[in-house]
Amino acid sequence: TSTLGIPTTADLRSRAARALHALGADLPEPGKLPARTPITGGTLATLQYSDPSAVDAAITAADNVFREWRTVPAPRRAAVVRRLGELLVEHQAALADLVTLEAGKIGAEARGEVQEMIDVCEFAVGLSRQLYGRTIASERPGHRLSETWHPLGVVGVISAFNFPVAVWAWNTAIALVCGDTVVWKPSETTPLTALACHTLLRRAAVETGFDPGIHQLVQGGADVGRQLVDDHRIALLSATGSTRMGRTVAPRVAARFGRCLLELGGNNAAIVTPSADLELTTRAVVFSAAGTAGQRCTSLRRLIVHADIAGPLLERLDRAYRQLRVGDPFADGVLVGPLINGQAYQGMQAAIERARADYGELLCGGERVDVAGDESYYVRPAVLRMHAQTEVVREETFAPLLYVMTYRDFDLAIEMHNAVSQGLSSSIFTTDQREAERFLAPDGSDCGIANVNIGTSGAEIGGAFGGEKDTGGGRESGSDSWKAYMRRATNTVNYSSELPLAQGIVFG
Ligand code: UN1
Repeated sequence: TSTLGIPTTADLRSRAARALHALGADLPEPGKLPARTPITGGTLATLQYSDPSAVDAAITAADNVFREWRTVPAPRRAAVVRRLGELLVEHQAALADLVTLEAGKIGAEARGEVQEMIDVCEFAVGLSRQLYGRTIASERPGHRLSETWHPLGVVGVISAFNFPVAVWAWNTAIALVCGDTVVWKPSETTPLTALACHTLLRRAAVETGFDPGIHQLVQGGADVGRQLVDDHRIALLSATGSTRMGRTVAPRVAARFGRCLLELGGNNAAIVTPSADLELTTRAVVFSAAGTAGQRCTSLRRLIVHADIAGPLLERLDRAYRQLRVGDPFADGVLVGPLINGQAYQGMQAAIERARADYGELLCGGERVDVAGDESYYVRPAVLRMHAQTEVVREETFAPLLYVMTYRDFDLAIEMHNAVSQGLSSSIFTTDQREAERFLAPDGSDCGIANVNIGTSGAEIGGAFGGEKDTGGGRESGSDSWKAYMRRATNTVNYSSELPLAQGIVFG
């Protein structure tokens, strides 16, 4: 530990080694993929970068194992996921440590992310007995019409740095009970965390008597992802990341008639109306906007406040923001850890400059905090008062940056709310039932997630997660999201000795 109480890269390196060891994954063979920590900016280890032949071999293996795996009854497939859930309970602290080390999340949020994995494993186990098809009334006598859901094939999962484990688990737990095999390309920013998950899942498979080849891990950058995108054996490509990434992925997968499940950018807003409980609103806004250093796809980025309460709300926010401790994400009491890298920091600074050029007023935050030297990037979460929803406000800046605008007319507030290209998460803070219901109505929020009196981030796994417009339209995790991971067959069975044709056609 350095004199300031901040761990050194050497401390963090041994913490990573300890966590990996506890998770049953040894330090990887050195290679050209560095595992960095945003806590100090130092390198924890290096790993092998998957070359094209390794990626091809992973897809081939997943495709081969699929042929067997799809015939295992779903409730039996669930054994692997149940075991994975148990292992996650047992190793929650070690895996959370890796999440903090590689993504910079504070301890409480890192443990919460592993909890999200445990929750989705439980959900998937229950789901394994509920992959229901319908029975449909046939128009013909002596006929039965029904539908069956079958495993789809190999699912390619491309995940982002900010939820390095939960988003993988949403996809993988569901895909596995659905009878699919998985090839995972994690963010190149979180390779050790990925290695740990991969190790746990393969252990779960072996311990339950199944082929560990149901899960394949490939590591590297965009070129590795592109290989999954373009390989016809990847039946479903589930990709989480920027809208820019989605724009290149979607047409390529479509060109080979593959399926895509996209979870792209958000530009999430909350409307605060005059009847809102300001104490509750303040707490929700601070968690959604400053929590995770603003690096959730569900982070709150725009606040649309009624002009009459803007003053008191901003006062409360200012007070709360000044109390936020920024620093080492392992330290007690710290609520805001580092940004992932210098690019994120520069992106935030550029957005603040543009907003000021648009006559925005910086109310608090935005400045860099020297926590652990030049190679790490810590900032104070910022609030900017805007007079209009200018271009920079309509863009997603992946940092703790909250734009505040005011409204007088509720319809115009909803219009402003929806006037961005993204459509992931949204909230209204009100105690007026008419306003709340209107926000959830067809002409209300246009997002995939619309909340009342809770923030935009921190969704439970039981619901379907995803959004509209530039967010990509995919739904993952709970509810009936599983249907994206299976193919539907419509079955008509004739148990009569006649052959009546549909639509009453008489032939011959
Ligand atoms: C993400 O940021 O990619 O709703 C996912 C939330 C979390 C998941 C966020 N349950 O904030």
